[in-house]
Amino acid sequence: MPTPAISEFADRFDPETSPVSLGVLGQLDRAVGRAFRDDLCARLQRAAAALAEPEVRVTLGGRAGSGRSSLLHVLIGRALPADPGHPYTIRAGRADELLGPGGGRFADFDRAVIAEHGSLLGGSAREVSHLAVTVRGDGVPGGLLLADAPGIGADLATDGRAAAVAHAGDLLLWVTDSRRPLSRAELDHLGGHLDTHGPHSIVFVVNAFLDADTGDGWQRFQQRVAPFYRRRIAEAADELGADPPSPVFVSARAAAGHPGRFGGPELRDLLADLAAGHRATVATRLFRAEQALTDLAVDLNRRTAVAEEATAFAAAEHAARLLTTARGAVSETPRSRSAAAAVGQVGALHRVRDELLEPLLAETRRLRDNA
Ligand SMILES: Nc1nc2c(ncn2[C@@H]2O[C@H](COP(=O)(O)OP(=O)(O)OP(=O)(O)O)[C@@H](O)[C@H]2O)c(=O)[nH]1
Ligand SMILES: [Mg+2]
Repeated sequence: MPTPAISEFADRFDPETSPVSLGVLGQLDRAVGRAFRDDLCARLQRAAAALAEPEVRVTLGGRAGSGRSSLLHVLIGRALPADPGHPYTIRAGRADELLGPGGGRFADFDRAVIAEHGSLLGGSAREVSHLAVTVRGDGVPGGLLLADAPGIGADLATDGRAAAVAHAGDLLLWVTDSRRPLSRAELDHLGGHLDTHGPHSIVFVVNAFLDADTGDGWQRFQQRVAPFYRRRIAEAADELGADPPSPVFVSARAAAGHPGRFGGPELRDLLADLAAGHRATVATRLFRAEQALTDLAVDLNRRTAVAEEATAFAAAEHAARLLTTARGAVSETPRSRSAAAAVGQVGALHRVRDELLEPLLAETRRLRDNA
């Protein structure tokens, strides 16, 4: 849940429920048309729904083999069966279950069930975009949807699928392992996400490959390797124009055996915070809402420019007609119907901009600056 204040703000996006905007919508309906009005409302309602969506979607991304599955193991206390090419989406639930698109539930998502998921879920494997599972226990905080994106770096098609999984979510939790620092390919991938989700949308987790999975090995890592990674991540964030929270360090293999140590609790705390109004979540939601409003404003301006052109054309035509009226006659010819319609459209579109979009945009920016 982003925060109650954000949900309340999202309510203001729906012009159909605000008495102030009903007048604007009525005028728009009469002057420009029902279809335009309905499209505007639908787009604002979609932006509001995305802003207030109670479930926070966090994508687990990283280079192939960086340790995403191992970190999931740390969180939920057991390994999920290897996925047959479809990313997992994982939520907390009462039991370990695989959810079918038609609402079917399959207990104990074991390998056989997963392998057959295409037919079991009522379609061919290609029709299933992801494997939705619930896991029992408190490893995944309520209100969080974790999506395990394919690892990048193998081929372009897989990188594209990874980007698409992250695009559908709020935050990208980037798992980088301590054997190889952030590569150029990783930075490019992250840059793509930042473009659409904003500077707060990436959170770094370093999977620490220890020289020994012991308390001493962890200590040595903290002293000798972690400072390098902190610097490297800060430099990368700077270069990308990102503003991530402090990176969390976990040793996936060590923590799988000892969930209360080796960074396991810090990882769980991070996820719980992200699910419950963390600055990264709120700022990212607001960034996306601002983008939706800006797109809408661009379309509105385009439409307004067309209507203004029609008004100018009608005015020129009107002036020409006045000139050709009988010399000495002072009576004006009445403006044409199309000229009046064009003027009406411009007025209605300006009201949408001034009374609906601009105040929403200004408030979205203000909230984002203060997030
Ligand atoms: N030594 C050590 N090995 C690890 C650690 N974490 C993961 N590994 C190993 O690294 C390999 C890749 O780990 P995964 O968790 O499968 O990584 P992944 O990112 O899910 O990989 P793909 O899904 O194949 O892209 C496995 O052989 C793990 O056992 C760690 O903390 N220490
Ligand atoms: Mg994996």
